[in-house]
Amino acid sequence: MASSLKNLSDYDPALIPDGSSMKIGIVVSEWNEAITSALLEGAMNTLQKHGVKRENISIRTVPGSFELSFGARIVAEQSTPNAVICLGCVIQGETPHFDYICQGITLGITELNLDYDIPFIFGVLTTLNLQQAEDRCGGKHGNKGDEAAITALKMVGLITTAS
Ligand code: DLZ
Repeated sequence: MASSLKNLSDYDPALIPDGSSMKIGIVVSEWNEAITSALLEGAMNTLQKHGVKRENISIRTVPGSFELSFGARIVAEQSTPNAVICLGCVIQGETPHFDYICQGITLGITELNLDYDIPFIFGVLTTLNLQQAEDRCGGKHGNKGDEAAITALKMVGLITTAS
């Protein structure tokens, strides 16, 4: 669904699980750093707004979005978090490289979700140009870092409330 139709940045805070007992890992790509640092800031602010303690958030960086899956696995194994948020930004260029990177990240994060007992959140922008990325890291389409944080809280809540 297009993000202009469903914008998770507008959410009801009362419906978000309390994060005060949660440990969250974040892995963030250095490629397109101006965008990914804004995603990281959004995710951090939102996690802390919902009770996650700063000392319970571990952040690791990787060179590019293709490395997010490996980085997320390392965070999962070394920091024992309740969820791992993957943040990156892939902007389409003139070659099919974009498609290969996006496919690799998607498959990698999907496999992590199936292989581990914690959720791995896909907070990766895949855009046609820089403007679309800027619109989604604090611009007119909200901040997908905030949305990734909300998704992490909801997924951890799903585990702890599942019967
Ligand atoms: C090589 C590359 C290119 C062309 N574009 C991006 C991009 O838009 N966003 C991103 O996060 N990473 C990009 N990379 C780097 C790859 O993700 C990866 O780091 C390298 O291919 C090395 O494995």
